[in-house]
Amino acid sequence: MTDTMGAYGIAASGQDAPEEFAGLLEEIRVRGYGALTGVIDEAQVAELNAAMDAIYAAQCAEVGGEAALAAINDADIARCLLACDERFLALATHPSLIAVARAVLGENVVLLMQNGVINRPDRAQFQANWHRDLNYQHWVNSKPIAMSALVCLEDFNPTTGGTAFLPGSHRFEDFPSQAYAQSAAVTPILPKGSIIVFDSMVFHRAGVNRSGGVRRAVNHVLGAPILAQQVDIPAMLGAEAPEDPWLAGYLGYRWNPVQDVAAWRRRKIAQLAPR
Ligand SMILES: O=C(O)CCC(=O)C(=O)O
Repeated sequence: MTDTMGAYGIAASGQDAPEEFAGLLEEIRVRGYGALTGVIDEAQVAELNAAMDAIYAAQCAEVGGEAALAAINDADIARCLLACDERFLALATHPSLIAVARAVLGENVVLLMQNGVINRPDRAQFQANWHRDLNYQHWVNSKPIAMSALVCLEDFNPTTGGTAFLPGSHRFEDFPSQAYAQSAAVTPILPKGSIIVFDSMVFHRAGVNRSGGVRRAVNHVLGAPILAQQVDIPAMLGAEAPEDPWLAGYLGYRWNPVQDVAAWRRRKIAQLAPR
């Protein structure tokens, strides 16, 4: 038997990112966030706003009312919208979002969560507390393992409760002092229909909404498939895996845990390309 020096579980490194994203990728790498503008048009923004409210009302009813969500700091969050309305599946698979995700994370990407965030002028939003999207992680990584894509369904600025970021904080293990955070925070000013793309480890928070209107957004957290989905998206979608193998992986059909070893092996066998 020869001692061949094979390898597995190693993705090609140093892939060339599309030239159009070079500036955005550098912003994400260095300060932790950047934005794509003009991704969603006005009509779609209006539809998504209305659809989110309907899903949120249904999700409140599922648990006996909004007070139950408030008790777990989950009020004004509509979860896994894509399982309720195909327009949110289209958003989670938007070609621009996917192209940036592949450039940031490489070929193997899984959608960890999709949340609607409703930021009302008359209420505190729990997401207005500083956090990382990989919660409770106090270490830094040399390359991103998760990326967030926050779709702005309203103009984002300090008045409307746009998201604030601590630039470069994905490169520091711990949260800085509140005083530093307050002075260093930056709120990008962006028109509705933009997507803020950020390293999920950068500290950020929803702003306080001082406008007269409700400010909504849809956050997506996408990660390397060593990370777990917040909810079992394939189970929620309740359908066969999509034929496109990349999409099946992205939605969780390829990597989510299965019941036992035999099921894990059968799934891999089924994924072999037909000869
Ligand atoms: O809605 C926002 O401005 C921020 C949302 C957020 O921080 C999150 O979903 O993790």
